[in-house]
Amino acid sequence: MLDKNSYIPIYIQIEEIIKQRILAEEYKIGDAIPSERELSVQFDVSRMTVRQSITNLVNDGLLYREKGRGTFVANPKLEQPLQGLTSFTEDMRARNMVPSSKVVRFEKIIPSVEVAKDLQLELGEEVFFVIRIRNADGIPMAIERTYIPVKIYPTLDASKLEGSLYTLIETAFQQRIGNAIQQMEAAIVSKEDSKFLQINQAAPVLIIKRTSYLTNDTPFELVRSVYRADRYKFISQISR
Ligand code: 16G
Repeated sequence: MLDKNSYIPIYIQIEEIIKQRILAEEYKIGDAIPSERELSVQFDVSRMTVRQSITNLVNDGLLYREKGRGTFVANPKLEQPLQGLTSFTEDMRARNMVPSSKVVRFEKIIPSVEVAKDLQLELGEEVFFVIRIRNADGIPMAIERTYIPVKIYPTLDASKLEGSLYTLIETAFQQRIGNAIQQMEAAIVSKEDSKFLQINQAAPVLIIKRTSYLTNDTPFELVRSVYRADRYKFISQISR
């Protein structure tokens, strides 16, 4: 329990105790934890101190608050490695989750100058513009807006993109995927994406822009993916 003589601040000790209770499933995923008032009585500390601990756990993604309802235990975030050129389908299957996709838009367009440049297309060459909601076990995890050159995959259609794009490229089109360049940034979700992802407006998201190349160096996709920041953390291994 709490050690009030310890050099470790009380609010940090409370954080640790709450973490232990989550680990021990005394507080289960999706369940409400006791109120600040109850916890302050339990620990015999001020509500301010309890609030500080809870705020830190909310910021770490272990708990989430719902206005007027209380504080709940969050699902652990999915850890997504930043090395290895994998597909959403592969990533979810590796976690024993069932991937599925909903194509909410599929059209042939003339892309902007920036998109054409990234995909090394001549001005006026067409791309398929696709918006897909990517689900894991039926829950929306990410939105992807993908640009794919029509000249490489002229027979592509929306139904094929309900499944894996990478599998399609490697099996039906018999091409080899080589590497990709990614950029990541944080943002606040747009109104449209908050509906797709079924999250609050103004929730934080992580945006990854990926340009991927076949082994012959031809760019075959430009993708802007919007991930729920409350469900994802990205991990990279670095060495020196
Ligand atoms: C990932 C890729 C995306 C790719 C998709 C293919 C990131 C940031 N993005 O989501 O670029 O188009 O996988 O997945 O990882 P699929 O083969 O399941 O359609």
